[in-house]
Amino acid sequence: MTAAETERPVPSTFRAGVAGLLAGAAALSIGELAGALAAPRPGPVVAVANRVIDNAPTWFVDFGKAVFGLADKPALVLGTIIVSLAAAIGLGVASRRRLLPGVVGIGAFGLIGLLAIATDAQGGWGAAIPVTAAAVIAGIAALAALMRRAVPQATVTAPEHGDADEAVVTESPTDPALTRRGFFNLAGAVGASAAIATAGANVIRARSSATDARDAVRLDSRLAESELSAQISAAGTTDVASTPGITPLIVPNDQFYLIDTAVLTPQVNPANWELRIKGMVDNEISYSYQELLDRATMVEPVTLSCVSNEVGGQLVGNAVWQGVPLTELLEEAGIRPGATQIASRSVDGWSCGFPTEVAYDGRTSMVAIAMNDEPLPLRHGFPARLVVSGLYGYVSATKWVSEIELTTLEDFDGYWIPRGWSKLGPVKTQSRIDTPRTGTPVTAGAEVPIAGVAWAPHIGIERIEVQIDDDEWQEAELGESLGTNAWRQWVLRWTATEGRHLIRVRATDASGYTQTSELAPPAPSGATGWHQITVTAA
Ligand SMILES: Nc1nc2c(c(=O)[nH]1)N[C@H]1C(S)=C(S)[C@@H](COP(=O)(O)O)O[C@H]1N2
Ligand SMILES: [Mo]
Repeated sequence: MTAAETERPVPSTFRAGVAGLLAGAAALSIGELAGALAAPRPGPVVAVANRVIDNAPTWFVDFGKAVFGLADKPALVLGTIIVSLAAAIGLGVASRRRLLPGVVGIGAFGLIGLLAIATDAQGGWGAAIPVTAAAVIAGIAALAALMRRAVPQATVTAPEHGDADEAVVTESPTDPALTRRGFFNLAGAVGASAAIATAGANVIRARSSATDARDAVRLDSRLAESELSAQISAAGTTDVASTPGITPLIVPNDQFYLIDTAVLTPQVNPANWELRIKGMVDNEISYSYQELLDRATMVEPVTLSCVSNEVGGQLVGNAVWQGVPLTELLEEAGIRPGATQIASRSVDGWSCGFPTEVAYDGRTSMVAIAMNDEPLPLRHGFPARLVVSGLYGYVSATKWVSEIELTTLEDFDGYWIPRGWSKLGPVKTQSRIDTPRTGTPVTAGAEVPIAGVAWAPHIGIERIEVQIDDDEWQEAELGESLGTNAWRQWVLRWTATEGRHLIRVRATDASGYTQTSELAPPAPSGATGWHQITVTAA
């Protein structure tokens, strides 16, 4: 063994950690850049975040929603990055003497990324192999280069005994200040490259986004100049609708609630997209976006609700949807006898299903291409989604829909069913107080409008009653009806008396059913109970 080997200097823990961190950053950023270039496909980070969402226990997903709310997806991506970089620091430290642990570790991370992309609905092996290969090579190359510079290279080691030929002489400077600069220069360069690669990936993703395609859509509006449009305008100017603080009858697109499992909003270019109807049908058919646009004759206000909505919650909205009646497309495909379930899938692999008979019981169901007289917003499912009145979104409302499959109820379960939600998801009749809000002071003796919305989509709202403390239930005034699928605004004008009051609301739907007071949580089939607030009048 030569003296040079025995005395080979080992980088400080700090430098090794920095080297590991930057090698990790290089791998992640190159992976994202390669992913963006490849079609675009999810990069390793996004694919891993997708797999975490799909496989995480319910408590984890609920925790994420509770802590981060609508930012739960960005938080998950950030978490994935932080965990990966923390592991990379560890790998750097472990590689102080030999590169092998770092190489093996980066390879292992590459394998996770490979599997995550390969199994992603928008990924596949064809993208997974080159994308993760690029990431792994970048990571290992960065680690090797940084580790080499992390030690003073310019050691001139004189052999202890004898032969001057054994002396190791390099041309690099021996001055520690210079090697120090060498390491940190390289570290800076690797860090800057990682930042540029990440920015590049984001630019490519933004450019290849579906925004331009959506902007170019010329919608043949069935709402404009329709009787419905006149009805909506008239309904918007009534006393009930003008109550300060009441939710608008039609919720604008940018205020409409959002729920989905997508880490990145799927970017679908309608030119490369079609809707396929398959399974237990006489003829499998595909429809282009243009065909759906041309046939989108149905226009209907429908209240969409999430099964996760708590009593009094905000995960519900009413919009005017325009689309092709679902049954029209099903008829063309020809449903085979025994096809008891209509399943659907989106481009990102999410799925759901509901009984075939639901589509045929006379309710509104459509493949929607427009929301409030605009092409579907990207986050709400552009280019097309399903809307079925009276079913919670998790069993019916597939955004970015790419296929409808006729199957049986036994043969297929949608995304949320194995995760503990009930197989059938009829929307439960509900009502909500929008104003006043709990805790807001009101003036004793003044007239206080108590107002809100109530919904029983595809059945219709018949009556709203409000109870103040233990008084008799009083019937509220209803806003204009836009049909049985749309929610109804309501108001009760109350002359506030001094003191603290408990105010509750309950709805009765057109089937004669009055909301139960019994409290049930959202899982597994939707919350029940009366929404109540407390106000103090002084
Ligand atoms: N592709 C896809 N479609 C989806 C979902 C999803 O996660 N992925 N979530 C569903 C759920 S649970 C609901 S409540 C509605 C919400 O639709 P919105 O975000 O347009 O309000 O979309 C449904 N469609
Ligand atoms: Mo939902």
